[in-house]
Parts: sequence; C-alpha cells; structure tokens
Amino acid sequence: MGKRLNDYKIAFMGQTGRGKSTLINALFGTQYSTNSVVECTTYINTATIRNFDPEIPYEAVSIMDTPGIGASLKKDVLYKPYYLHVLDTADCIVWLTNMERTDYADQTFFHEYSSEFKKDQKLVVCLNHIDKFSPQNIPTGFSSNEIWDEKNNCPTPLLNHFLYDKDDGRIEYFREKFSDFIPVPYEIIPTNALLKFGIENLKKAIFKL
Ligand SMILES: Nc1nc2c(ncn2[C@@H]2O[C@H](COP(=O)(O)OP(=O)(O)O)[C@@H](O)[C@H]2O)c(=O)[nH]1
Ligand SMILES: [Mg+2]
Repeated sequence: MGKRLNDYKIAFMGQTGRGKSTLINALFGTQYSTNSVVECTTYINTATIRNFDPEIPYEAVSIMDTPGIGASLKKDVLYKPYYLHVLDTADCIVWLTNMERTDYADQTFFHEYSSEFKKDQKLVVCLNHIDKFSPQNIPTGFSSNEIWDEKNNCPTPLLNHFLYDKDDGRIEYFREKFSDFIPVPYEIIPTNALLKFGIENLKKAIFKL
C-alpha cells in the first residue's frame, strides 16, 4: 500500500525574469534553471521535496514553478489552464514582483483571477530584485545613492527608505495600487534572491511560522 506524503503546495507566480526560479533555488536548494532573457518555464514544473525542518509541520513541500504571466496576450490565454490549476491546488501562492512601476501585467492578472483566490490559501507578495532599484531623486538626509550594503548583505538606509517610508515606500505603493484587486490578506516581503537576502522572512510568511 502506498502512502501519500502530507505536503504543503507552494506555487510561484509572476512575470518572467522577476526571479521565481532563483528564489525557489534559494529557498529549497533546488536547481531550477534561471535566465535573464529567455523565458524558461512553459509548463508547471513541480518538485516534491521531503522536509526535515522540525519548525515546518509538513512531511514534504511541493513546489510549482509556473510560466511567466504577461509575456503576451496569446501566452496568457495559452497558460490560463495552468494558472487556474495552481490557484485551485496551491496551499500558498508566492507572487513575485519588483520595486519598479512595471506592474500593469500583475494588476491585470489579479483583476482577472480575483475570484479564483481562496480564503484558506496563503498569499505572499515578494518584492524581489530590491538591489536593482535606482532612485530618481535622493531625499534630503541621504548623502549617498548606494542602495546595497555589500559588507552586511542588506539594504542601505536609503533603500530602506524607498521600501518602508510612508510616502516614498514601495510597500505602501503596492498596497494602494493592488488592494482593490487582491481579495485575500497578504504579506509583502522584500528579497534579493540572488544574494539570498530576505529568505528567512519569506519562509516564515510562507509557512505561517
Ligand atoms: N540582482 C538581482 N538579480 C536577480 C535577483 N533575483 C533573480 N535575479 C536574476 O534575474 C534573472 C532572472 O531570474 P529567474 O529566476 O530566471 O526569473 P524567472 O523568470 O522569474 O524564473 C537571473 O539572471 C537571476 O540571476 C535579485 O534579487 N537581484
Ligand atoms: Mg524561471
């Protein structure tokens, strides 16, 4: 007789190049291929990995890497059955975006799929590529325009300003812009998948630790 693993199903979604595959690799030590120009994932790529972390109350995690949204209208139509499938089966959706204002495709997706999100489904929005942010004007009080503290592998005070400030902060900006379309509660976690910053916070949000 077989035995089904009690697995927690996590779907990673967002536009191509936002860092889905890199983030999955950082979280789970997988080897999904990553690429900045070529669209890698054209189907749902699932991996089931046994969990040995006593803080995570599941025997395994099943990761779903999904085709990027918003590449073209044709592809969005082609991939729709995949998106409906993951929205129906995932325990948690990790939505990858970044700090730029290039999020029309994200807004369109949430608008179109709003009724497919479920109340008991966890949604975590990941602001990735934070090290790539380039401020257009430096607020008074900040002398340098450096945004990444390489020595401590974390955001500089200037980047923290653009993340968390009440007026300039991108986290607040995202909430204002998206909350009308996102029908469930969600956390927003800043990450740098490449340099593995924010990964522990993201893990906590994903597994409700
Ligand atoms: N600088 C920087 N590069 C990143 C970050 N996350 C991913 N990348 C790079 O962005 C490119 C696209 O990442 P990938 O994981 O393939 O994106 P996907 O298409 O969403 O799966 C790759 O070259 C990654 O190395 C990040 O936080 N910072
Ligand atoms: Mg990918």
